[in-house]
Amino acid sequence: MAKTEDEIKQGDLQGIPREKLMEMLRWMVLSRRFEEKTAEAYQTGKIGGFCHLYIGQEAVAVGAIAALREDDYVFTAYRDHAQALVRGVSADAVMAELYGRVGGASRGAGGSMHLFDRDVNFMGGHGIVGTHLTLAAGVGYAIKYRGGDQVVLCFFGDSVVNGGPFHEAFNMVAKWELPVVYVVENNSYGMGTDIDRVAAVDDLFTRACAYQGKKAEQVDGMNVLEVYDAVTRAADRARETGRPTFIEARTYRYLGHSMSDPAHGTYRSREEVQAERKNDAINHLAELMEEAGLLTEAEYKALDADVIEEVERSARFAEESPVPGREEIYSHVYADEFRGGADRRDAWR
Ligand SMILES: Cc1ncc(C[n+]2csc(CCOP(=O)(O)OP(=O)(O)O)c2C)c(N)n1
Ligand SMILES: [Mg+2]
Repeated sequence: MAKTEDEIKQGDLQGIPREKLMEMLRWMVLSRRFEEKTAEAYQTGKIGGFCHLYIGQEAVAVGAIAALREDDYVFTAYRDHAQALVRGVSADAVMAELYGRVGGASRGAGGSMHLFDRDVNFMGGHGIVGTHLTLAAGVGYAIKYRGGDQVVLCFFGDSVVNGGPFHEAFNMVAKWELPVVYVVENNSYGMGTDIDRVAAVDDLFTRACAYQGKKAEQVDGMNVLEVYDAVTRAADRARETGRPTFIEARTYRYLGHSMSDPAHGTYRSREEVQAERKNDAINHLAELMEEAGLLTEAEYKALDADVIEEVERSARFAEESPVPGREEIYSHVYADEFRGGADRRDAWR
């Protein structure tokens, strides 16, 4: 017998209510469509500079951020468009930032890698590999110092585990018992380097055992429900005990490292990319929901159309937003020599 509308609305998957599932599905589709538009705008010269797309990895950002409270904090690396969108930075503000316009999240001064929005506790957007792990530890320390119960969620790429900041941050969050959830997005590559070529231990979650005992786990990063579940448990643990967790999400990027790289290059084969695309996280969630009677094809199409409209609007907003004036060069600059007043500024022009 067909389900009534009420039964559908109250339905769930693995204990996650339909409303939350729909939210996660929408965020994943928004991230994907937004970046498809980004690629188009980049190729037509509307966006310049470095630009790293996240297509393929959406389930990690969405599952993890969906598990947070509004007053928690999020840090990530330079592949940051999806994280910003899911955290609540508007598509308009993200797109305008990519266009380098005043309407952007960082008033056009940051670009693709430096999205930031204090209003939603989105702490960036960091271009230097690994360094934001220690900043996240610092925010964890601030939470503890103030006696709060927020959580810091910090994403980073697999190449980070072989660098110093990983060990420095992990040592301190474990020693000081700080409420940080670290999520490594293991997409198997750091630019064109296969993780197997540079990592002595490639089950990356085991690296944390040196600092945190068994509080580390590996999840299928192409399964948004698995990511959501793991981060929910880690965030609960952080709130209750103040302790950190390390999660390894196995994922895959479909496109090149950045807009200037081909999808596969010489470091991976076309066949590998095609095979990975078959595990697509968006299709996976949509199929699970359809099988459970929680989503119809028509509903999915309507959601997609709505998202496409939102993305198109954001591109129009970015296009119409002004280019920053020369005076912006001196705003939000804290170094003393820039505070010397008009004379000094004139000398720099
Ligand atoms: C300290 C530092 N060294 C080198 C670079 C150049 N670089 C940019 S991205 C990258 C690879 C990062 O790979 P990974 O951490 O796996 O993240 P992914 O690109 O796969 O998301 C490198 C080496 C940098 N940005 N910072
Ligand atoms: Mg990587």
